[in-house]
Amino acid sequence: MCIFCKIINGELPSYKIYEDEKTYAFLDISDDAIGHTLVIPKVHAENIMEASEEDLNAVMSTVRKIAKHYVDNCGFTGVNLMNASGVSAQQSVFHLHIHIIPRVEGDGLDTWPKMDKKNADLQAIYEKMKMM
Ligand code: DGP
Repeated sequence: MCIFCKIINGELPSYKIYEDEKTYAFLDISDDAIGHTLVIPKVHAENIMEASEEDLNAVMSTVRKIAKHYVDNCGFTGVNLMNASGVSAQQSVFHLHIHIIPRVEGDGLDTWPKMDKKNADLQAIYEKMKMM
């Protein structure tokens, strides 16, 4: 059983922030940002491609509730949301999770990735990737 499934069923301890029928939210162990939170579906799914739409919707609804709580009641003024889905995307725990990083002005965090320009052919990329 995966470590996040063990957290949901209580086999492993966690600092639980919120729980409902379909989702569970707890503090990330990394201690890299105050209040770094993970929101997960109770039904195991590896990543965003594998989760059911219903579970993903439930996860995002919980993400919104928690973000609002952090801003309305906990002294934060914004949040970053992050997700890694797949090995190539640097996912390290293979149970879908959305990271919530609570933010406040002057917190010293820089969570937005810096990526070099690729000088890509946008027309070619568009032809390859469009869905309709
Ligand atoms: P990712 O790299 O996006 O798959 O993020 C995995 C996160 O899970 C990472 O920020 C650390 C966190 N994590 C790993 N193991 C545990 C654990 O046992 N407890 C808690 N609370 N968080 C964990």
